[in-house]
Order: sequence, then C-alpha cells, then structure tokens
Amino acid sequence: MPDPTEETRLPPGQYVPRGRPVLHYGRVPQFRPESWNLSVFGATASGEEIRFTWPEFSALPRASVVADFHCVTKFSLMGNEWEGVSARTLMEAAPPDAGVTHVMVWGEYGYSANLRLADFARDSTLFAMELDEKPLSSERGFPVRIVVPHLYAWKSVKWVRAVEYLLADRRGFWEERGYHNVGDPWREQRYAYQEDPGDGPP
Ligand SMILES: Nc1nc2c(c(=O)[nH]1)N[C@H]1C(S)=C(S)[C@@H](COP(=O)(O)O)O[C@H]1N2
Ligand SMILES: [Mo]
Repeated sequence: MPDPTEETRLPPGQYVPRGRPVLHYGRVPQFRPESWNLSVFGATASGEEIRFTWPEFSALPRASVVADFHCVTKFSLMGNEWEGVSARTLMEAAPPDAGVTHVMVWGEYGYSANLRLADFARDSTLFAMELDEKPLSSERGFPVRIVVPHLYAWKSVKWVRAVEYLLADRRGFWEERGYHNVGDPWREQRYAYQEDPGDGPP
C-alpha cells in the first residue's frame, strides 16, 4: 500500500518511482578496512588534520534518522531509515575553527559536494552506515555515506573519505557543472542559473 502522506511529502516536480533506483557517477569502490580512513582537514580548530581509522570511526556514538531523499533527476526515495554517526558528533570529535562557514564532503575518486556549515550541522545530517537496519550495500555507499535529506541527493556523497572545513564557499563536483550551489528541493533549486546573489561563491 502506498503511504497516503507521501504525496504531501513530495517536493515540487518529484515522483515516487517503482523500485529503489541507485545512481552515481563512475565506479563502485572497494572497501579495504586496513587502509581506509576518514580525514577531517582544512580549517580545523587545532590547525591539524584529524584522521579516523575504520575501528575509530565505527566506534563513534550512533544516531538514526528517518527521511525521504530527492534526486534532482526527479525521483524520490521515501521513508529511508538511516543509522550512523551524526555530523554533530563528528564535529565534536574533530572541531572546526570558529571561522568555518562551509564544508566540502569528499568521496572516493574525487567526487565532492559543498554544504553551508548550518546544513552540515543539522540534526538530520548523518554519516550513514546502515539503511533499513542493514549495512549499506556497496552501491549505496558502503561503508559510509553522508545523508543530507533536506537537500537534493547529489549532496549525499557516497563512499565518504574526507571532510574539509572551509573559510569561504567553494563549489563541489555537480555545483561546478551547472547545478545549484544550495540545492533545496522544496524551493526547486536545481540549476546554478536559478541562484540568487549570496547563494553561491562570488
Ligand atoms: N560518491 C558519489 N556519491 C554520490 C553520487 C556520485 O556520483 N558519487 N551521486 C549522487 C546522486 S546524484 C544521487 S541521486 C544519490 C543516489 O543515491 P542512491 O544510489 O542511494 O539512490 O547519490 C549521490 N551521491
Ligand atoms: Mo541525483
């Protein structure tokens, strides 16, 4: 039975597809737990890079978030139950400098997405390791993807390897290729030409 609330939960222009599409650019990376690490670099409070090994990262306290997920190509995935480490928890373990305004989230192979610090620091922003009570599948970002459910899904970087604290905004992978710098699906911020002054770097 479709959930009757789904329609009111859909941002403008989105639809609920059959099945649960998987979408990304390029290949699915292999996870090597011995060499994997997650780096927090750029404008950290200490000025030093902070690296988490797999045992360290996976031991951080967990949180869960139930949220819908909206791809700019117009499909939405409804009611995903994510579990992982909240962005807030990561910020406590690896604090930013007081001047940080934005964050660049880096995936394998150089994929990236920029976020305003306030979007990164939302309660619902999670470094997810599980979806619907199972470990993420390889193609959904195993072992860790960020989930930023209130923004278009290209910001939800799969196979996360680094977080870069920024003192000024900089465009990520799709933001450099014509997509909106902020990407709020409720305001249908799909493309860069829709940006208002202040939405993106000068
Ligand atoms: N590393 C990486 N993460 C990525 C992408 C990508 O190409 N590479 N594509 C994004 C896009 S456009 C979407 S819609 C979602 C799709 O997530 P899903 O495969 O779990 O549906 O992943 C996002 N995260
Ligand atoms: Mo997407």
